[in-house]
Amino acid sequence: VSEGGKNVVVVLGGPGSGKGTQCARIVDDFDFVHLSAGDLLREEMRKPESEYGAIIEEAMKEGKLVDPDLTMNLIIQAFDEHDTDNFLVDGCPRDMSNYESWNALIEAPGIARVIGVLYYACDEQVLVDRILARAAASAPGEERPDDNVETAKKRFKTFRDLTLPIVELYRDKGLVHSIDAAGTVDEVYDETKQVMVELVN
Ligand code: UP5
Ligand code: MG
Repeated sequence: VSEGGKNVVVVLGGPGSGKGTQCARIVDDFDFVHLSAGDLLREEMRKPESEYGAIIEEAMKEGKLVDPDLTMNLIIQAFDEHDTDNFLVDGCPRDMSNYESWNALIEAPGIARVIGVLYYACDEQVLVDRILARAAASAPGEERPDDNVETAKKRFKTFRDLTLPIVELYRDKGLVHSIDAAGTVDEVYDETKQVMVELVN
């Protein structure tokens, strides 16, 4: 789609809105690699040799955001690990400091540009139920530090106060495609697929 640099579809939505689930479906049908900022941070957190493990875990437990430059550097490393030009960046940028860091470290040097934003919209109660169901089903060692009622509330607050304004910024640029995230996985994917077809054509 673009000359040089990666094409990025940014994927945003509240905690549990299905960003990861929908991205997994998208990569089956489209030539995109899925990068979840949260997964990259959790992977870094679990490396015994990482100097950032404790600060990542602390931020996640509080539903706060990790230092943006750390997140962007993990994303840049992940871009380099894949021989493709098309990426879904799931869960980032999610506040103004992420957005500024994204622009300074990724867009300005021409590493990548945002060609569209998928925004998964959903009522919080539906999302809380999904998060708690996932927590109950997670295997030992795979538990997330943030899948509990108390942290979920903080994640929602962070989402409302800090991430929604970024969705609005992208909306002003004409990049946002809102998708109803409350239906079944298949229903949500039908809508997602239509948007992706538009974006790649
Ligand atoms: N599920 C999914 N779709 C469903 C549907 N349509 N119907 C019924 N169930 C559905 O889905 C959540 C659960 O719901 C799953 O069990 C799924 O099967 C089911 P999932 O696809 O995982 O939703 P997702 O939106 O990816 O939810 P997630 O919990 O991953 O969202 P968060 O945004 O909270 O988590 P993320 O990993 O992005 O971030 C975690 C933390 O990392 C943040 O709080 C923050 O502390 C930190 N972070 C940063 O600091 N900076 C970043 O840039 C990114 C993260
Ligand atoms: Mg996710």
